[in-house]
Amino acid sequence: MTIYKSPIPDQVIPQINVYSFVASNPNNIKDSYPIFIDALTGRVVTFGEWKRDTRRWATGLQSLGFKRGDVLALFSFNQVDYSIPMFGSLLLGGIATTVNPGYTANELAYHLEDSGASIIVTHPELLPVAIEGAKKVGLPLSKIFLYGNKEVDGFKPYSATFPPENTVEDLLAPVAELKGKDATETIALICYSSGTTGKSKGVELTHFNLISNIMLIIAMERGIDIQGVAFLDVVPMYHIYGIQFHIIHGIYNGSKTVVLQKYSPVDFLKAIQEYKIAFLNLVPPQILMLVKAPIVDQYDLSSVRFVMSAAAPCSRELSMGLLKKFPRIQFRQAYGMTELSGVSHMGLYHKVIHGSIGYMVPNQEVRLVDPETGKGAGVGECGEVWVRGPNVMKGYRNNVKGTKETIDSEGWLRTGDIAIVDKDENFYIVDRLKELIKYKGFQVAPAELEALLLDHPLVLDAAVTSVEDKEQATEVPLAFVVKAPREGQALTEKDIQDYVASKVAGHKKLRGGVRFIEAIPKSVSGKILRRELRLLL
Ligand code: 4UU
Repeated sequence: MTIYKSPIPDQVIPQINVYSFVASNPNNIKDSYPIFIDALTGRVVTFGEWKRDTRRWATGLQSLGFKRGDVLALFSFNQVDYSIPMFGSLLLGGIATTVNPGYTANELAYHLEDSGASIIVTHPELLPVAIEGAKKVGLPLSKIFLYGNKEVDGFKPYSATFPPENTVEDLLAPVAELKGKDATETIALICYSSGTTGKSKGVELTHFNLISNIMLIIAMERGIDIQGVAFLDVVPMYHIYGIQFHIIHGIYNGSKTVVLQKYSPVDFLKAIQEYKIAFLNLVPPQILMLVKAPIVDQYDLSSVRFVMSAAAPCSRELSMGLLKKFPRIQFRQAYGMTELSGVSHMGLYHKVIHGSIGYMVPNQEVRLVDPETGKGAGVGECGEVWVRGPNVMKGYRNNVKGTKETIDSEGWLRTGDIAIVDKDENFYIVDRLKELIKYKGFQVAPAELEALLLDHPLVLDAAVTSVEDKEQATEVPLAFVVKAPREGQALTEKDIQDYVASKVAGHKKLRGGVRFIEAIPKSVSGKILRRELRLLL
C-alpha cells in the first residue's frame, strides 16, 4: 500500500517540556515585547510578564497542593493572559484542559469529571456556570479562580495566589525538566473532541506532540517573515487551532497577537484596521463574510497579507472569491484535527491551490485507505486519511476502547475524513466518513444530541445529521425524530429546537431544523445508518 510522505524534509523535534520550548525565544525578542494585545481594551501582556507570571502562578499552584500530573481546567473566552494559567501548570509537569466557554453547567460538569480537573480558572462572566458545574462534581468552590484582577463574590483572581513581585527567581517554582521518554509520554493538554464516533472524549496530547506540531507548521513557513507583524486571534483559545497557532506558535516565534475576546464582524474588521493586522487565521464563514458582507468596504484592510482557513472545508469558489476581492492577499488552507495536535496538511502561501488542503507536513506518513475494501487508494482515488507521526495523540482519556478504535496497533490514526491526492502531492478532502458535524469550525457530536433527544418524553427515536447552509458557508445540525404517540400531546419542530437549545452550548442548536419520520434507518445491530439518513434530506 502506498505510504505518502511530505515533500518537505523531516525536522528534528526537541524532547523537552513544552514550557521550555515556548520560552526558548529562538528569535530573541525582548522582555518588553508585547506578545498579546487585547483588541478592545489595549491591555498588553509582554514576553517578560508572561515568563514571570507563569512562574508565579506555578508557585501559587504549588501552594494549593497542585503537582505533576494534576489537571487544571480553563473555562474562559479568549484573554490576553489565557495562556498564563495554562503554562503555569505545564511548567510543573501538570496538565491543562480547555473548556468551551459556551458550555452549560452540565456540559462543564462532564468535562470536569472526565478530565479529573482539580482547579478551575474562569472568566467572571462565566462564574455562575462554573459554580454550578463545580457543585455537580463536588469540586470545592475554593478551587475556582478568576481571570482579571478583581475579586468577585468572594472568588479571587488567580493572581491572588502569586508570591510577591520581588520574590527572587530561586524561590519560584522551577520548570520540570522533561527529557526523552518523559517528554514523549507526559500529558500536557487535554482537549475535547468526539473523534470519529460517540460523545466528546478527552484527547491526551503530550509535550512532544505539541512541540512536534509547531516544528512541522514552522517547516511550512520558510521564507515568510512573521516577526514584528501582527496576527489577529479570533479563533477560540480553548480549541486546538487557537492553542497551537496563537499560543504556542505565537509565543515561540515572538509574534504580536491581537486578541479578540469574542468574535463579531465589526470588532474583527475594526481590529484589523486599528492594529494593521498582517496575518489572519480564520474559518470559512469568516472568509465568506470578508468576500460578501457590504460592511467590509467601510474598513481599511490593506495591511492583511496572509489568510489561512482551517477547521472546516473552504471551497475553491470561496478562496478564489477572497483573492479576487483582495489581490494582495496570499492564501492557504490547513487541515487539522484535535487528535493530531493540530494539523497534518497545510498549503504554502506562495503556491495557492484552491480547494486543496495542501501538502502533508513533514515527519508524518499518510495512507489513503478504501473504507470498504481496506485497500490503498492511488493518485486520484478516494480513501480515508490515516496518519502516523509524532503529532498523533497519546490516546483518549479513560477510554482504551475508543483509543483502540481510532489508533491501530501500528500507530495509524484514522481521521474519518475521505481525501484524494493529485500527482503533485496536493491533498483534497472530498467527504467525511465519521459522524462529526462542524458548525463554523465548532464540533457538534450527533451522538450527544441524539442522547438528549431520546430523553425527551415525546420522542421515541432520533438521529442527528447535518445540512449545508451555503449562505453561511457552514454545516448546520438537523434532527430526524420519531414521535412517541401520546394522546393529546403535540410536538412541534420548535418544541424540539427549544428543548435542545436549553440544554447545550449555542453552536449545537438544531439550526437545520427537525424532520419527523416514521422510523430511523438502522442496521440489524441497531446502528444508525447515517448514509441512508442523508438520502432522506
Ligand atoms: C475540511 O479543526 C480542527 C483543527 C484545526 C486546526 C488546528 C491547528 C487548524 C490549524 C491549526 O494550527 O480540529 P477538530 O478536531 O475540531 O476537527 C477535526 C475535523 C477534521 O477531521 C475534518 O473533518 O474538522 C474537519 N476539518 C476540515 N475539513 C478540519 N480542517 C478541515 C479542512 N477541510 N481544511
